[in-house]
Amino acid sequence: MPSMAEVVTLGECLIALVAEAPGPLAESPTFSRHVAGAEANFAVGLARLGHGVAYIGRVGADGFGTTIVRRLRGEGVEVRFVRTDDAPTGLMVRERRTLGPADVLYYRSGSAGSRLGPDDVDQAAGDGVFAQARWLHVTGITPALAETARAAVGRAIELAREAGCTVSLDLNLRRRLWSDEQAAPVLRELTSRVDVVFGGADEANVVGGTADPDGLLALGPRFAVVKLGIEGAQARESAGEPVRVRAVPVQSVLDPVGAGDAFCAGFVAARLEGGDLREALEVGCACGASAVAAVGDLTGLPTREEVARLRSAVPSDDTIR
Ligand code: KDG
Repeated sequence: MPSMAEVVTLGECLIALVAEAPGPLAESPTFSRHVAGAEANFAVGLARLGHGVAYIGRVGADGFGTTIVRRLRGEGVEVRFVRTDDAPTGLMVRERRTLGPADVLYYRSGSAGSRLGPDDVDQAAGDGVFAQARWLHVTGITPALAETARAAVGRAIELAREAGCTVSLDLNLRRRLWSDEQAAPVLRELTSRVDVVFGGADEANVVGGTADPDGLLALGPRFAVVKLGIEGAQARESAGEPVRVRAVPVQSVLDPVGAGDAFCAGFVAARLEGGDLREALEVGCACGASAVAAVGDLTGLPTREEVARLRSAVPSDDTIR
């Protein structure tokens, strides 16, 4: 049966063990189990917004792998291209902090997800995944995992472009996986091969040399989007004027992790529905705000109705024109 997904993504899906109470890891006795991974968060985000999305990846032949597949399937993500591997499912352990950034530990070296390779992409392509799709989304995490995973990203971009898909990249620089010096040339090269690049101000600076979208745009994509957290987002289309929107106000940030992936999902959904750049930024910001208002990387991802409610609660003159 051919895949009917409009959107394709690939990467490593992890199990996150998130401390139940705020405080340092050394004093965190209990953890709750969540499904995580930037591309999986993105995939669930799009599915909740009503879009068909296929996920390519590998999980371990263990209970955690089963949890991941059940969760993604339950959210409506196409999991036919998730292979089971004999390496273990990768883990991430995260403390929660009310003050300062929370520390993250990875137990993912040699994991099933990091063994994703170009053959996984070719197999999905052979089943028509790109021929049916309109959009491919990748992140800068996957190329940091292993040479084979990096090659998988390259192959996916090549096949998606051949099939006429729009391709987006979220820089997602993970300093626990590689240094800025290692990451920058790889992320620059990927940026030059995509249509839309997303990053935080710090990531834009590392990759493009400026904290605004202009440095990224100079690398060749059509759109560069800089996510600014509580300050909203700014973006620019090549040869267009910069566009900036405010964030949706959030009373209390319960868990900021996953907000960037939620933003990307909202942006891509809006573009697939014909929205212009401003609309896409606004939907992205509404999704990011929903994500931070719940604990877990994908727990707070909103439905279309929730996005509409949130956007109607923000006065329209609150948008920077
Ligand atoms: O963007 C959130 C992700 O960083 C998180 O879900 C886990 O993919 C992850 C990673 O590699 O840190």
